[in-house]
Amino acid sequence: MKFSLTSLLAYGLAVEAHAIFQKISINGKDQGMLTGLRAPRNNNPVQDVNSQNIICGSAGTKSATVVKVAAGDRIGTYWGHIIGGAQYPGEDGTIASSHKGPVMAYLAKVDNAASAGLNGLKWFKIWQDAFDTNTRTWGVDNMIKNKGWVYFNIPTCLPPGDYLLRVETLALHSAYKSGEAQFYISCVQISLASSGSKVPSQTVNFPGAYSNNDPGITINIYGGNGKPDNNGKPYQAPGPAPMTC
Ligand SMILES: [Cu+2]
Repeated sequence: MKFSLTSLLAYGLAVEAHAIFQKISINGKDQGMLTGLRAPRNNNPVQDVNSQNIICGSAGTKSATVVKVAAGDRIGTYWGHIIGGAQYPGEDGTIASSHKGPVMAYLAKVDNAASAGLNGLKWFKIWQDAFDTNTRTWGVDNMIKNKGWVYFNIPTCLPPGDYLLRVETLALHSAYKSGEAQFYISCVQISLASSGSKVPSQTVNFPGAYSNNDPGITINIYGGNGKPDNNGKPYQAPGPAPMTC
């Protein structure tokens, strides 16, 4: 019963609460809505970690563009309730603040990012903003603070060529029940200019990388005071550790 109010709020605001990752910026330059993206058309979360949709979200928008990025570039990813951002005039336009959880970015090497299929890719994590135990701040809190934008850098040491960039927000407000964690995912088709040669050794498959038994997926994030602060304890995001150069 402890979670009844939270659950009611979470379900009651469900549609307004959800979000779609829908565009990127490169070193501050907005690339335009859906450019290079494979994004779901609706904001329903993926909840089955074993489904195809855990790769890049449910099948949705396509783009012929492969976005050019360079090693070390600062990527911004923009999240809004629906494609276009705000769902109603005057609302926050991002994701509900109830939707606490980490934001994570992965890459997979492909031959041609515009045409690459999603099966059998070897993904490695390049970045995550999970949970800061000192400030009790989640990645989602930082996304909201930045008005829907989440920033990270492309590693400086990767080989050049095409990649798919998979960016994921994991909302944990109902994750105390198995199968109720909410995954929001889109992918971006990129071509990387780099003089690097480090091939990451720790890769995972989607589906397969995640399990409902992962401590970061089925988890009660509400502390004794009812606040979604993981009781101040460290949070272990699912998947491998981010690579280092
Ligand atoms: Cu939601």
